[in-house]
Amino acid sequence: MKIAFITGITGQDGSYLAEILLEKGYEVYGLTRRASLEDQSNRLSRIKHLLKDIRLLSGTLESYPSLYRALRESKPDEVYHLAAQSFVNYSFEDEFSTISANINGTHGLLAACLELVPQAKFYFAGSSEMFGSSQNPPQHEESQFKPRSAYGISKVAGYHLACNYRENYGLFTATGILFNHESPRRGFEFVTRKISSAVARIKQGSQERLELGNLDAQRDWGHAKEYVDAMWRMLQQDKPGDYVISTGKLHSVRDFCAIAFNYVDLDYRDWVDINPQFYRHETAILQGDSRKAEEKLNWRPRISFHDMVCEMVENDLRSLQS
Ligand code: NDP
Ligand code: GDR
Repeated sequence: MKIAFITGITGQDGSYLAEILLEKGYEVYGLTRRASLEDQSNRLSRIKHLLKDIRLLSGTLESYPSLYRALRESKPDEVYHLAAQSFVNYSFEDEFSTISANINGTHGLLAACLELVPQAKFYFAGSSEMFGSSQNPPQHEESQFKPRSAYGISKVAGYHLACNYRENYGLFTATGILFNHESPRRGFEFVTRKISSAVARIKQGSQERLELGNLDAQRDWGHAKEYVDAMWRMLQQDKPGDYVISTGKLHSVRDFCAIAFNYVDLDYRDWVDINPQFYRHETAILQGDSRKAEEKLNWRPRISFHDMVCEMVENDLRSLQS
C-alpha cells in the first residue's frame, strides 16, 4: 500500500486529492493546523466524510519542526504540497506573511523530505499566477514568469526551489502549473463561489444584491476534480517534470454570472453591482497550453465550463435547503 502525505488537505484540492488517493488504495496522511473549537468543524468541512479513513497530523507552514515531525511519522512515498496562502487579493494586503509562509513552508518541506524520505516523489502546487504579466498567451512550460503579486512571486520561488532540489539533490519533484480550477468546494472568497453562493441566496430571498469587481476579467477555468487527477499522474511518471494544467479556454466573470443566474431563471444584469473595491489590476491574459500534459500524462479536461457553473449553483441551492 502506498503512503501519501498531503499539505493543504482541508482545502478544495486537498479534499478531492485525498478522495482519489483513497479510491486508489493509498494510505493518506494530511497536515492540519489548529483552529478554535468554534471554527474546527468549519475547517474540516471538506474532509468530514473522509475523517475515518485518513490520518491528520498537526502542523503549519510556519513551523519547520512540525513539517519534519509529520514526515517522520507518515514516511510517505508521495508528498503533495498544496498548502499555501492561496488568495491573490489577500497577498496584496499582506505581502510579507504570504511570501514567508509560502516560500519558507515549501523550502522546509523539501529540506525535510531530502533528509527523511529522499526516495519520495514531491508535487508542488504551482500556479498560472507565476506568468503574471507575461504577454504571450497561451502560456506553456517554457513561457516566461513575470509574477505581479506577492502570491505569484511565492509560487515562482517554490517552483525554483523544487527544481533546485531535483537538479542539485536528486529529489523527484514535479511542479503543476495549474490554471484556475473551481468546484462546489471552492472557498467563498474566490469569484466563482462568491457568485454561485450569492445566486442561491438571491433565489432563496436571503440576499438582495451581488457586488463584484471587473466583470470583463477573464480566466481559464477548469474543474478541481480533474486537476487533482493530473497531480497524481505527474507523480506516476518515471522521470520528474513540470506541467501546465488548463482547459485552454477563456471565459469572463460576466460569462460565469450569465450562466449562474440563468440556471435559476434570473438575469444577472438585474442583480449585480460593480464595486471598485473588488477591482484588481489585470496584468495579462492567462490562458494555458496543456499539450505536454496531454502527451505525457494522457490528461485532458472533460467537464465543460457550463456544466461546472451549473454544478456549483445546484450545490449551493441544495445546501441552503438542507
Ligand atoms: P485552498 O485555499 O482551498 O486551500 C489551502 C490549504 O492550505 C488549506 O488546507 C489551508 O488550511 C492550507 N494552509 C494555508 N496556510 C497554511 C499554513 N500557514 N499552514 C498550514 N496549512 C495552510 O486552496 P486550493 O485547494 O484551491 O489550492 C491548493 C493549492 O494549489 C494552493 O497552493 C494554491 O495556491 C494552488 N493553486 C490553486 C489553484 C486553484 O485554482 N484552486 C490554481 C493554481 C494553484 P486551512 O484549512 O487550515 O486554512
Ligand atoms: P485568482 O481567483 O485571483 O485568479 O486566483 P479569483 O477567483 O479571486 O479571481 C478571478 C478573477 O475574477 C476577478 N474578479 C473578482 N475576484 C474576486 N475574488 N472577487 C470579486 O468580487 C471579483 N470580481 C472580479 C478577479 O479580478 C480575477 O480576474 C485563483 C486562486 O485559486 C490562486 O490560488 C490560483 O493560483 C489562481 O487562481 C490560478
